[in-house]
Parts: sequence; C-alpha cells; structure tokens
Amino acid sequence: MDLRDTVLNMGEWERLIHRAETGEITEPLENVDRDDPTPYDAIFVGGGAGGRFGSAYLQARGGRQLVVDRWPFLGGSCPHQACVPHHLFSEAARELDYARWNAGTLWFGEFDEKRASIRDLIELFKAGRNNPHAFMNWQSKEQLGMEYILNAEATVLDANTVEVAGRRFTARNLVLGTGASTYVPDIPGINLPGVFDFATLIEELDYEPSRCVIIGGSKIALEYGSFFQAAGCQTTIVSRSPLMRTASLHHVDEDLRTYVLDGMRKRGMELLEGAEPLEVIGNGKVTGVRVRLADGAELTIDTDFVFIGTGERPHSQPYVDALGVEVDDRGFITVDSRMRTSVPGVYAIGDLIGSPMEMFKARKCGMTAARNIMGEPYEFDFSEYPDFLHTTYEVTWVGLTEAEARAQYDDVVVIQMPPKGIRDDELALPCAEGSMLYAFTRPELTGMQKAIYDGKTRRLLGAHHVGFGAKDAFQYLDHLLRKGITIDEMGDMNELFLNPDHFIQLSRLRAGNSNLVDL
Ligand code: COM
Repeated sequence: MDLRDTVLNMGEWERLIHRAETGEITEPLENVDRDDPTPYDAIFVGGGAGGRFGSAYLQARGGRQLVVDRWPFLGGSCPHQACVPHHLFSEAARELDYARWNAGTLWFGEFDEKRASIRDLIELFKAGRNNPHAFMNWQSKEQLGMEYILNAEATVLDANTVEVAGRRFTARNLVLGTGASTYVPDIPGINLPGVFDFATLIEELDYEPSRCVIIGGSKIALEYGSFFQAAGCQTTIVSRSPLMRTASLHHVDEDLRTYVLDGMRKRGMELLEGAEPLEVIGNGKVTGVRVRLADGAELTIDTDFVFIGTGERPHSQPYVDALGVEVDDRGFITVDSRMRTSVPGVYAIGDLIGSPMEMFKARKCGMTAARNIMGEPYEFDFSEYPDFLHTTYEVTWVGLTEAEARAQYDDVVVIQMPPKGIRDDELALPCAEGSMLYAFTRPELTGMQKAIYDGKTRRLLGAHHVGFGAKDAFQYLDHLLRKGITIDEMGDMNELFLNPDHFIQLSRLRAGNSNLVDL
C-alpha cells in the first residue's frame, strides 16, 4: 500500500495498523519516494527505537535512509510488548500496593483482590497500544521525513542489499537493529501452555492466573513479579543467582538491595535465591514447578502460571549466515564504539549488540551509526549509565555503590536517609511525592536514599534511591556526576521542597564543613 502521497490522521493510522495486525492487510505499508534517484546512505533493518532514532538523525543530517520493519508500526517492542506495558503494570503495582496498605483507612475502601485483575490490565493495554503506534508512524512520516516500509520482513542479501516483499533495495550502509527476545532455558516442560514471557503474556494470556512462579532473576523477573504479587497472584521467584547481583545490574548498593528485597518479602513474595528450576510440571497445562533449593532439598511449587525472566538472546543468525558478522558466545553482534560490525559498511545497534537493553542505549546507538555514516567519527561509550528498576517502588541509581567507593577511595563520605543507626520504622523520612501518606501511616514504607562523596575532592561518586518520583532527577544527576559535581555545588542548587530525593538539602547541611563527615 503506497502511502507516500496520503496524510493519515491518528485514527486512520490506528485502524490501518489494526487491520494489518489482524491479517486483513498483508501487503507492505510503504512511505518510499520512488521518484528520488538519490542512493540510500543507509537501510535500517528493524524500526525499533534504534532504527527510528538513527533514521531520524540521518535524515536530519541530510542523508537518505530507508527503515524496514516486519510490524505495521515503528517503535519496535517497546510500545508493543515491553517497556510501555511494563510501565503500566508498575504504575498499577504501586497503586495496588497503596490501596492495600491503606485499606479501610481515611477514604480508602476495603481492598477487593478479585477486582485486581492482571488480564484486565493487559486488555486495557492492548486496546490502547495502537495509539502510540499510530503516532510513531505519523511522526516519522509527517514530521521527520523518514522513508519506511512496514508490515514486511527485510532479508539481508549482502552488505549493501536488502530484499523486501520481492524487491531489492541497495544502500551504502546497513544498520542492523532487529533486537532480541526472551532466552528460554532448557528445562523439561518449559513449552507447556501456562508458561509465558513478557511478549506472550501480552499476546496470549487468556485466563486470570492465581499463583505464579518466575524462573530467573532478571530485572524483568523482579518488575513483573512485583506486579503479579500486587495484583493478588502469589508469586515465587526462583533464581540461580542472588537477586540484584546479576551481571546485567551493575552498581547495586547493598543497602538499596536489602531495602528492595525486604520490601518484596514484606509484601508476601517468596524469593528463592541459589535455587534451580528442574522441571515445569503439567498435563496439557502448567500445574507446578519442581525446584532444587540452595540447600539441595527439592520441592514442587503448585502453580497455574509460570513466567520466564532469564534474560534475552539476539536475533543475529540471519546476519551471521548472510554476512558473516562476528558475534559473541551468546550471539550478540560485536561492534566497536562507532557501532561498526566486523563487516565494512555494516553497523549494529540496540539489543542486538547486548546489554544494557535500555532505551537510551538503543536510541543513541542508532544516532551513533547515523553520525558515522554521515562522515562524523562519533563514539558512544555506554559502560556507565544511570539505571532503574520498578518493584512497587521506583528504584534508581547512578555511579558507585558505597562498597565500590570504599574500594577505590580512602575518604568516603556517606549522606543517607534514614541515617545509619536509625531504623526505617522509627523515622518518617525520606518523604515527598508518593510517600507522604506512608510517612504518616507506615514510616518504614517511605523508601531510602544515599549519596556518596569523595571526601578529598568533594565530588559526588554515586547516588541511590528507593521511593517515588526521583527517576527524572537521576537523568540529570548522571550528567552532573560525569561533569564532576561537588557537594558544594550540590548544596548551591535550588531545591523544590519537598523533593523526592533529598540530596540537595542534605548535601547543603554538610557542605560547610572543610572536612566532610557522614550524615
Ligand atoms: C518508544 C519507541 S516507545 S521510539 O524510541 O520512540 O521509537
């Protein structure tokens, strides 16, 4: 379907995408300037965050691009099955948690667990997700001037050629960005009905689960597990590694970890660390998971719902076969700091090149490839970055943990709330957005925070937060930390009181000291 000369409004796009999703339209949706003889500077294979932002950047730099995606929309898995539903679920988890703790007080009614339905929320999401899809298609075409072919698989033939729906397109460069999907561990019974991952949860769940076992200890495991538990589905996480100590989550402070995991237990979750899932049991449908515990004992957990949270593997095999690109032992494509693969003229971006599987990385990888393709030798180092995780809390951190700081610096100063020596149930701090009611009803639920400074240079080394409303601040804290912000500069900032992370005011209380001390 040639859409080049048609301007669709939001509703028209939504309906078109829906018809493609339901199979009513099977032909490609094309916005290609067939009359333009200019060769393409790049074809982006995959129109997720990396492909879309890379395409936009390349366009903005005066280049010509084409982006191809098998789905009838741009934006990839984020708005379809991953980050966007996850954020909806995490917000629901926070609301449900709030409603439970406050049930029967003030204006809160008694908590009715039957009304907290996982399926209802998934259906709500599915009914609404074509709106962001529509917007991405509209914005990419009408505002960003991108050329695209959607609803069509791209087959890479060589380093300059891609075939789409029987037609060949050539470009100076290829940018591969087709992402990753759940790594399914090799466990007997793992393919039984009733076993889901984040994608099939959205597409296939057709009953209300009552009991959940999560296999794996990834971020996804903690985040989705917290939602399932909050929605009244008793959840057990079975993880080989200690939770929040997996390689993909770096710089997790031990106090933060303890607060988060204790909070999950406090809400009734069962966390089995050092445990190995041996078998998913069922007879046409999941009925249990057999597990070997850390002490060697075996047990079977009855369940009607298993969720896989063991990490992801890339979609790289077609490029290995067609181009011979170099990959690592898990199949992630190896790139340099300019996103160049081992094959000249071929770039790879986003989840396809490994962790962190985060939005900022995908988008900036795309932008990095675009800049290099347009002749700018631009490098992107994503070894350090601010990170976050949702439970019923928003958990955010950047820079070094206290232990890491002590290993690297002689004079480490820690400013934290609640202060060392005061139990969290004795103090209604920290409090601000999202925790004010807790401060006056259940002080132990208000969260925790910690800033770490180097006493010699007075520079901020790390910041850690469990609570609500601070994620935004951490984007900027990351920038300030890289610039070398000191406790004195922090204390000189203008806080908007009450602020969820109390770093500015707490730092100011110590900034006057020539010899810094803990607070
Ligand atoms: C975000 C998708 S949900 S994209 O990064 O804007 O393409």
